[in-house]
Amino acid sequence: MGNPRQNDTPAGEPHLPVVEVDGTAYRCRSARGAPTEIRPMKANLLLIDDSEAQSSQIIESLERLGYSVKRASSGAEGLRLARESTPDLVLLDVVMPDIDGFAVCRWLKVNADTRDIPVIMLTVRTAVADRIAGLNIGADDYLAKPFDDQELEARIFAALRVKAAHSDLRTRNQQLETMLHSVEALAITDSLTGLFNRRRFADVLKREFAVTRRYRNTLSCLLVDIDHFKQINDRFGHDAGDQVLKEVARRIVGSLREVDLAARYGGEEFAILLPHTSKKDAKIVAERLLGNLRKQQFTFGSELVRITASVGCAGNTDVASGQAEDLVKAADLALYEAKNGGRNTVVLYRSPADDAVLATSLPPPTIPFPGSIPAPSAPFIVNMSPPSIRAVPDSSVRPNPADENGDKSNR
Ligand code: GH3
Ligand code: MG
Ligand code: MG
Repeated sequence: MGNPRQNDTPAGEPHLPVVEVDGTAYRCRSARGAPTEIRPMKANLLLIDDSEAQSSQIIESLERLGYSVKRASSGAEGLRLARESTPDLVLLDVVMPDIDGFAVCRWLKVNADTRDIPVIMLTVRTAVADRIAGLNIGADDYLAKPFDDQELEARIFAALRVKAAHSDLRTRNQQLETMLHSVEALAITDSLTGLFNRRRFADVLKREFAVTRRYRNTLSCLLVDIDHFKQINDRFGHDAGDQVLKEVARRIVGSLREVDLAARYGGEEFAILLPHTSKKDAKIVAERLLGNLRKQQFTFGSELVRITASVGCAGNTDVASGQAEDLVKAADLALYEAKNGGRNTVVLYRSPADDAVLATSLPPPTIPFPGSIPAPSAPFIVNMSPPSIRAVPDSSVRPNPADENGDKSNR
């Protein structure tokens, strides 16, 4: 029920308080009954009754009480009018020559357009079985003829009040559902970038990894970490850092396919899942992404800044344990190598499986390694191709001495 409010009243009538119920105005009738009593005003009723004489009498009473009434003289006409005019309430005679009141009520209650309209059955039969039958097929109330005006009005009002309460409940349920959806969305979204968050990434990783095990398709993971990001914050402020994060997120999304999933994994680190993508193809995606990031210029104060990122890449064939998390761990190890190798590059994790393939496909070396040089032991292939555009202009971003030493202890 809404809040009581003063409202327009028909000319010549006393000024009465009005409450809003489901968009229909209900008026407190101080002329009859207690001053606080609320009565419906101008509800649209449909009377379905084949008897001319009885109908005119009922219509006269209802119009006197302020209702607007349409009448149908048969069950079939009643069903048509109920669908066309969606009245606030139906008064339904039980005994009619074509379709009886029970059948009409049943039709009204199974039809999605009319099922919420309250139905009051009007019957001369007062047998308990008839009343029960009416209520069982969905009638909201019944009224045994003959009835007096006050009882009719009281029952109509009660049925309308229940309808208003139902519709209020439905509205609240819809609002709750909408709220629930936004809470769910919030729980899986990173508020700064709008990407999925780490929690959502973990869920999708688990599912996608299970899919690859089941159907033996490929899946790759990229971990993208912005290079020297701390310096952006230190030199231009946290807001500038945030702006960079948002733009990087935008460019990541722009570099991916719809079926790929990008998430903000940590502060300035992003995780990407590429279903049905081999590690070799994932490298192409990663390099395209780095190219897109290098193109972006940021203006902070009077300075033009470019950023770069490093990417670690792993594929499901790198994971022998069967654990989805190990895919990210492998990508993280590759990222670590990318940072150590000078940043602004993509490194693929190299697994024992890769080594086995290499061993069978490479011709045996004709010149043996000199004994003084140990055979390479690092499990990574480093992309040595020089980047087309270099990182932040040297003058604007000085390298962190800790990073120069390859120190990634903060990761
Ligand atoms: P590296 O090239 O080795 O990755 O160096 P880096 O400076 O990017 O990495 P480091 O881990 O040293 O610093 C990351 C910085 O990211 C530190 C932290 O304050 C900042 N950061 C984390 N989350 C946010 C954020 O939401 N907004 C902003 N502006 N900065 C953030
Ligand atoms: Mg970083
Ligand atoms: Mg980092």
